[in-house]
Amino acid sequence: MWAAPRKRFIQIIMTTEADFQKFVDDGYLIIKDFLSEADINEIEQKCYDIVQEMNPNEHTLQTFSTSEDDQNKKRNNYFMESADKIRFFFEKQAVNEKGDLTVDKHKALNKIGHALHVLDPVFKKVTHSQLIQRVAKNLGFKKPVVVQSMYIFKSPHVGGEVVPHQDSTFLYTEPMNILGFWIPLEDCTLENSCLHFIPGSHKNGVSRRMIKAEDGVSTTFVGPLLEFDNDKFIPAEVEKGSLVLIHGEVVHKSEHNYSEKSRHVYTFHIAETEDTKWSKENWLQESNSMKFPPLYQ
Ligand SMILES: O=C(O)CCC(=O)C(=O)O
Repeated sequence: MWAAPRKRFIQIIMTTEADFQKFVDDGYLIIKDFLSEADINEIEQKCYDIVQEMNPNEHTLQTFSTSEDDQNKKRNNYFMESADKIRFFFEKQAVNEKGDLTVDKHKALNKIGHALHVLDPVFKKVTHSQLIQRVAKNLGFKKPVVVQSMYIFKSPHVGGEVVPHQDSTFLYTEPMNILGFWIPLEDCTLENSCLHFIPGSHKNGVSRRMIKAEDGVSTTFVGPLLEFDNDKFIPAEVEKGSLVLIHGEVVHKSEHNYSEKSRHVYTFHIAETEDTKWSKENWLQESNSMKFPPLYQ
């Protein structure tokens, strides 16, 4: 899959052969100046408009009830049914026990997911842009589909930690052929909790999988939860408009955002379909009404 760099790839996205080799070696790659200021503004404005129209009571209050079981069931359903929808996931710290927001709704969200790339024209356009298509082609993807998209907020003070993980834990294919596109819309630094990677950690397979539980409406983990040496993580500080390519098996994380600054990101994942099987055990499944869209024909 991760073929040798081609000249075209290097010319088009203006990186060097050494950079490309870095992706193969490290499992991630930062490409500067990928999106224009106009594109960034358009995405941010679109997200603002989506949140502006959203009534938090319809998305948080319904996940709260007096019974813990009932509450968990509603939360699970809300998540499990989000593959073909635009749904709103709030930060734990931004919602009190009654289900009321403790901060402005624009600063209370953890993320929006998981079908922005299908249902919203702006996100669709960015996801299927020629530049993105060329990156995937030049990395050797033959028939990739876009399986999910997310707008991540990492809001000031409430933006929660993302524990060390591999994306293929959640999006599993056989053989493993997952690639994440992670596009910061604001500068990401140590202060507002940039990503951290363990370079080279994509070479040892996937230790743990999240699969649909027997009840069909919740998820469970199988496989050991590995401990990672904190000293091995390298911070990836990036400027807004960069593209961070994330190999499906590279271990990465981000810390809680205790700063005054948000850290907005648009991210999506592609999966190969040629000679590759999407696991029926993944929480994320295409439905009859919404098939995973091809990145290109
Ligand atoms: O944006 C972040 O902080 C983490 C995102 C991430 O790890 C993921 O989407 O897999």
